[in-house]
Amino acid sequence: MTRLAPSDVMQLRKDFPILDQEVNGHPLVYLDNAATSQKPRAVIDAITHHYERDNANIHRGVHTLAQRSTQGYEGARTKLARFLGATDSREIVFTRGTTEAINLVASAFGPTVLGAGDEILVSEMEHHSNIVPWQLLCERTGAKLVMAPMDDRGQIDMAAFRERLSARTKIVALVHVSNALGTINPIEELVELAHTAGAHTVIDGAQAAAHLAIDVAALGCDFYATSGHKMFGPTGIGALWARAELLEAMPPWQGGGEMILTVTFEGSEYNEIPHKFEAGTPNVAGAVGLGATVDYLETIGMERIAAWEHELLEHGTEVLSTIPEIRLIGTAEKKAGVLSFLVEGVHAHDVGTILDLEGIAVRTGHHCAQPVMDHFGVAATTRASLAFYNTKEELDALGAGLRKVLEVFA
Ligand code: 7TS
Repeated sequence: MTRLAPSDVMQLRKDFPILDQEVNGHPLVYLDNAATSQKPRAVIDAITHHYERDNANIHRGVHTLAQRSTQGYEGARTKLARFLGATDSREIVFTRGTTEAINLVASAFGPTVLGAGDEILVSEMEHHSNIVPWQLLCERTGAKLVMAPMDDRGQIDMAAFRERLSARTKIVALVHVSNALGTINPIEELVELAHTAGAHTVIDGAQAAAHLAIDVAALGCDFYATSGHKMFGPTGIGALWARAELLEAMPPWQGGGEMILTVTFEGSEYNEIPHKFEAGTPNVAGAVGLGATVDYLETIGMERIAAWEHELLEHGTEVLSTIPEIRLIGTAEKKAGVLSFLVEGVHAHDVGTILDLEGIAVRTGHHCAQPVMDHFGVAATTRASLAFYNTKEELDALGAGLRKVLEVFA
């Protein structure tokens, strides 16, 4: 498989202005990509260009700027559809991000397929945004949230998953790549099991789309949620992909401008998909930036990105394994670039603070996945999360930083 070579990575890093700076007197080592990733010049320029040349409200104007703005927004939809393996761009609904996409499904689609006594199945490794919207839906409908446990490596227990699926299960909601553990779940297999049981499937792709080639057709799922800001795009924009027939059948979620065809005081006729789900003026500049992100990633190639990140992950895992006081949390067979760990005798927040003094940005805490922390009996971990612009030297710097942490606390 082709992968990015270290020299390619050094070249690509130049596309990211933010990476070229010192923090606390050290070159910045940015290892917090699971929280948000950095933006290439092409994305920043696309947003600037939009505001400097094209800005207007979309869809309802005949003037030239309105048309350019609409083209930018709708062009981004087409690009994202292609990027996710969707054949029909009407299947992309722009949202604020993954959280809003999942809430949209829970609020608009949920009540159409389940009621009291029905079940929603999620895994133990979900981010809170793939738990809480379902809990709210359970409160509304009388349905029950069921959890499929994971093993101590951080992999879904397939036997337990099969066992907890039943005729009562109407929705199965699963994370593609865990933000707290890095586990890559076998989505195709899980989706097939869920569909055989008669459930609909919702996949949280927040941590997947920047690191793996996504093909919703191959995954076979019904809904796929993602965030632009984790894939080198702007904050405040993301998307829900859903099968066209499901979107057609779903009632709207929010009401307002754009989502209607006609309004009278007797009632309103809703717009076609996807506009039915995009009430109000959307984040046009964000969508334009996201479109530029897709162009950028396609130029590099997701397979090459995934292969390089795998090599980085192996190197990082080796670096951490040379420090006896470190315990890695999340050792699944199939993993993306997330290194979550404990440092014996040192609180995660202290680890993060000392690393910051070395210019190294990592995240500490529960990573909005408290059930994962509960599983491992810890309150918090330190997490280094990778992107394709990271280097092996940066992981060596992390190792050196952690040795400093241990010296301080010796
Ligand atoms: N799902 C997963 C798996 C995530 O990692 C996150 C954000 C979300 C959903 C929510 O995405 P949003 O864009 O709607 O906020 N994860 C993290 C993280 O790991 N650190 O900060 C945010």
